[in-house]
Amino acid sequence: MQIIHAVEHRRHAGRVEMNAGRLVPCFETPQRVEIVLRHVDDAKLGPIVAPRDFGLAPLERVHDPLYLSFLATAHSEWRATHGDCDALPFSWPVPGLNRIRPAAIEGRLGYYSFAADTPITGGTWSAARHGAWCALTGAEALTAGERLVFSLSRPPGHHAARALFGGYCFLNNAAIAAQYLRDGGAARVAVLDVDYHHGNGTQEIFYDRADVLYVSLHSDPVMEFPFFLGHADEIGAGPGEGFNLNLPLPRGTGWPDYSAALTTALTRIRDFGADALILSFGADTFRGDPISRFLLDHNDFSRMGAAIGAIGLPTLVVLEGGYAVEDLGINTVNLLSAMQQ
Ligand code: SP5
Ligand code: ZN
Repeated sequence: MQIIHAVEHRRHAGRVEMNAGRLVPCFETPQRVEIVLRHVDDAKLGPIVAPRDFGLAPLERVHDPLYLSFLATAHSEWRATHGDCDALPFSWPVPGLNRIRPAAIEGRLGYYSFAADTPITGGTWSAARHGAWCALTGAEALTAGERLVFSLSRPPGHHAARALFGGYCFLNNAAIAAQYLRDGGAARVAVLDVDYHHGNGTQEIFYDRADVLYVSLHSDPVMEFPFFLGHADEIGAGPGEGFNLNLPLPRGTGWPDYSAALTTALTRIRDFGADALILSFGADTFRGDPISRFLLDHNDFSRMGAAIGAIGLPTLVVLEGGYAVEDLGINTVNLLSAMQQ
């Protein structure tokens, strides 16, 4: 399988995030991708290739152009006043306030975000664009006939909405790839999201559409980030009704219950008749993850890969979360090797 990787991901290296009342070192680090790269290389899963430059047009198919302009200049505007420290939002236009786009960078950080866990640094825009281009390069390879491609996108993407960053995400790599496949002639694309957290961004982007099915297994938002989306009664809207499937699971979920929900998810995807599958793959369902509460073991990622591979669709795997850094490499290789069988 082709593995798409861009060295530019390293340029996004946030120092701190807001967590439990304190600024703590970021969980989402460059080492994550370095470890995965080493493991997929050692396992000889396939050639590692750099992404091609797709420009901004395929990003604008999913994201608001003004949001992209904001991302492009946010840190230089921030640095002009605050020096070279991470930019973090702290005030949001929640219902009851006036959603007017502020001129001040401090205000626009809140206008374009939903969480304080996601710092913007000097290299964030470059890293995020290259991460999206990795996913696009993978999607292009599927169009050319590849059956399985892995995009080592970083920063992750599934929390990023049309005009919102948060949850360590800026550009929705999986959504950008799904839209690219649609624009390239695929009639139906399914996105399966197995990250521990609900992919609120991907859901929002495709919520009123029947051409892209979004199916997610995640920790129930009544107890877990992103809290305000991901409930089972969110089934899609208008023409998209019935094309959004949330399968929230309680904290403490292990393989038996996880696997039952995965069967439900894969049955829905099969019935949908997708031409291609995008797998938003987060390994933060691992039992040793520092911020998550599911109990999957190393071997369960092999089981997950076998089940997903068995539906036989051309598949682009896009990296999302997973913060037990050493184990992330093992879990990713287990998943991909089993998918390849
Ligand atoms: C892509 C992805 O997995 N994003 C997840 C973003 C989660 N950010 C909020 C983290 C809150 C962690 N709180 C639990 C602390 C346990 N020590
Ligand atoms: Zn996650």
